[in-house]
Amino acid sequence: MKKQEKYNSVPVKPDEITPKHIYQNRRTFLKQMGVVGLGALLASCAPGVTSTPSTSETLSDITPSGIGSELENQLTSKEAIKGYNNYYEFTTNKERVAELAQDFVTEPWSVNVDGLVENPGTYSTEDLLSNFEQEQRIYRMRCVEAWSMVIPWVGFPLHKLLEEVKPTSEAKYVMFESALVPEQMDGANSGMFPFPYTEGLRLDEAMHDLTILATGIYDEPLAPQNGAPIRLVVPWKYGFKSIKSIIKISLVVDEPPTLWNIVAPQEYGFYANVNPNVDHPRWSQATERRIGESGRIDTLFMNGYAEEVMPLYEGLDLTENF
Ligand SMILES: Nc1nc2c(c(=O)[nH]1)N[C@H]1C(S)=C(S)[C@@H](COP(=O)(O)O)O[C@H]1N2
Ligand SMILES: [Mo]
Repeated sequence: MKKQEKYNSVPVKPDEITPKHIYQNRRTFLKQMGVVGLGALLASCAPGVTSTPSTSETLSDITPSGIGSELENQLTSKEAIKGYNNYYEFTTNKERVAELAQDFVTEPWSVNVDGLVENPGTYSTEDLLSNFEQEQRIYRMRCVEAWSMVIPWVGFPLHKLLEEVKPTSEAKYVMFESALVPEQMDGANSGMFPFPYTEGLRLDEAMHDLTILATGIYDEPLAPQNGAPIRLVVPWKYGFKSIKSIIKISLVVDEPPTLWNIVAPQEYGFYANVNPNVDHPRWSQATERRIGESGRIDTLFMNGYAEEVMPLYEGLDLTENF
């Protein structure tokens, strides 16, 4: 408890959220990562628009679709995002993941995409960065343990990769698998969990534009503790669905086995949509602790993304399919 309070007591100062060097470095980083700022493109193409002074550079310059930009003033500090993690292959101690994962080798890296697809393939990190335009998405991240953050991810929609590999008509689900390197992962040998960590989505959930593969946070490539070099982010689902350090993506017919559902099926369903009305058997899901803030805030249905994602669940009993 004492340790958890650490981030409660760290006030997020405005200059911690978006210090100037981040704006400046972000440009360079995003350029390196192949991010195209639509704002910048438009500004340079639009007639009558003169140069934008660099001092007025804002996130909107590099958030082409503006997805999540309304959360810009709620961003969790980089320190907290990189210092308070769940990554059980390393340790169950959130504040030790960063240290234990620091030497995790993420280069070279490749992701195999296989199963029911017309064009199976192996993608290196470089392929993923250069083939798919990187953009910034600011999303709420709600852990099933009832804490949350607001994270400025860099990445690209998963559907762009899926469109390239072309799922066949039999494909109904997407299965993801994390790297498992026991020599480099202290927690992987405990025998407490059936690693490798696997996760899954229905194909239509995977195709939803909010579902991204992330390659960076703030102005940096992902740190090992955040799932370097590539991880899934599904913002309307509990954090455990957002599987880290992915090495394999398979298109399959049947609902794939997922780690937390294997471990405790009564507590963690396949869907894991954020739902303040369906409590965890051992605690309430009605409120959450936003890391870096004091007190608790109400948990939003579908983590605030109901308008976008509810069409996926028409006719589905969300209490039964939790
Ligand atoms: N491979 C793997 N992926 C994982 C986990 C894990 O233990 N192993 N933890 C999950 C949980 S419970 C959460 S809340 C998020 C945390 O992501 P973050 O540490 O980047 O905030 O990662 C998810 N992805
Ligand atoms: Mo979590």
